[in-house]
This record gives sequence, C-alpha cells and structure tokens, in this order.
Amino acid sequence: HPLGLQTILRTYKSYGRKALAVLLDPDKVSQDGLSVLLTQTKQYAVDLFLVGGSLVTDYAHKEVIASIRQHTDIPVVLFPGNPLHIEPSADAILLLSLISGRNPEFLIGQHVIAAPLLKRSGLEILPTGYMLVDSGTQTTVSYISGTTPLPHDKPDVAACTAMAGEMLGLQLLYLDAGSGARWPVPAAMIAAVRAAVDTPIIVGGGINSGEKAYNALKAGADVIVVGNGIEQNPDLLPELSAVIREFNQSVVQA
Ligand code: 1GP
Repeated sequence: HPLGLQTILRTYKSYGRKALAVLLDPDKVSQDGLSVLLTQTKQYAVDLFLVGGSLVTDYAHKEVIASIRQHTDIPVVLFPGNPLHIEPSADAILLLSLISGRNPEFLIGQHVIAAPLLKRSGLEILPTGYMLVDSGTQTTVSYISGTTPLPHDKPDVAACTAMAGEMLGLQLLYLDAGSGARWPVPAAMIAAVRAAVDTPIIVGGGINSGEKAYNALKAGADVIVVGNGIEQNPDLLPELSAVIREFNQSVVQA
C-alpha cells in the first residue's frame, strides 16, 4: 500500500477504527481450508493477514502468501519467529522485539542477523514491542524464546513495559497470550497499556469467541489477531466480523 501500514494503523487508532487480523500459521492451514477461508474473507471484515508463528516446520510461507494473493488484495504481514521466516512476497513484517522477556537474542540478536536481509527484501518494517502474557499454560513462543511471560494479574508491569517500548521508538505494541491460550490477555491489562501509550495496540492469543473479541476491543485493543479460533470454528469469522463492524459503525456515526 502506498501509504504504508504503519500510517494506516496509526490513522485507524486516531479515530477509533478497529481492525481484525487473521493469523495463518503455514504449518496448520491446509490448501483446501485456506481456499474456503479466503473465499469467505470477501464478505467479512478482515483487514490484515498475519502469516507465521514461533515454530514453523513446513516453511510454506511463500505458498500461503501466493494463495492469499490469488483471492484477495488484503495486506499480508509476516509474523516471524526467526530470520528464516523472512519472505519478500509479503507486504510488511512485524519486526518484533520481545520486550516482556530478558533474552537478548529476541530483543536485538536475531535482528542484527536479519537486518541486511530485511533491507534487501523491500518489506515495510513495522517495529513492534512484543509482550507475551501468561495464559495459564506454557506456550510455544515462551518455550522457544526461553522467556517468562508477563504475569497476567500485573497490568502495571505491562503498562511500564509498553511505555518503555514506546520511549525506545517502537511503533506498535502486541500483547499476546500465545496461540491457543487458555486465557486471553485480560481486559484490565489492555486498558492499563492503552492508558500508558499512544501507539496502536495489537492483542491476540485465545480469542475464540465474539465476546472475547468484544472485550479486548472495548478495553482498548486497536487490532485483534485470531488464528486457532477461526481454523477450528467456521462460525467465528462471521461473529468477529459483526463485532468489528459494530465498533466501526459507531465510529462513522460519531
Ligand atoms: C498467537 O496472537 C496469536 O500468537 C493468535 O493466537 O491462534 O490463539 O488465535 P490464536
């Protein structure tokens, strides 16, 4: 997109427009399932596709992106676990610094390795403070990154982490309870982060109902990310779409 996604997300945030990002994990999506989903997206409010995951074994990013391109012009953003996941046919990449953790590899180490590749890729870089939140079970990303998630009942720690990320120049904040989380990111934590920073806030992990989506958006999320829920329940996308449209309807009327 000529404007750039960073500008678009900031603009959305400034007037309260909410967005839905559908996460496609190249390991989990089947070609048939993907075609059905992509055909459906035309009638639903999908703003972005995220492609990736912390552990990808099939390296099918390119094929998944090619399928998305065949069906729709919705922007595709990489959600990488490591520099092997860089795929220039996407539009943009979340350059994640895992600021909830204390593992230098995921704060800066992998970024140094990736930087020349990213520069050549032509991808729009979205510098993102990535905050893992405890979700009642150990998630793959916590295990792979060797980091402890933020305690789910400590919204003040999350708020200070987000503030520090914003002060360091990160442009987006992503609160993630991890894929398939038992508990999504608590509303109180989203609200505390919302009050602490001006950046758009992305929230994901365990959002598997319209009600959970509503709660996250109401608490201050600008973008919600849903992966597993959509893969497992064909009724979820229409439900999420209705929730997003309800929020955005009131924005238009305001
Ligand atoms: C995980 O935030 C994403 O990193 C989405 O999680 O698959 O649980 O929707 P789900």
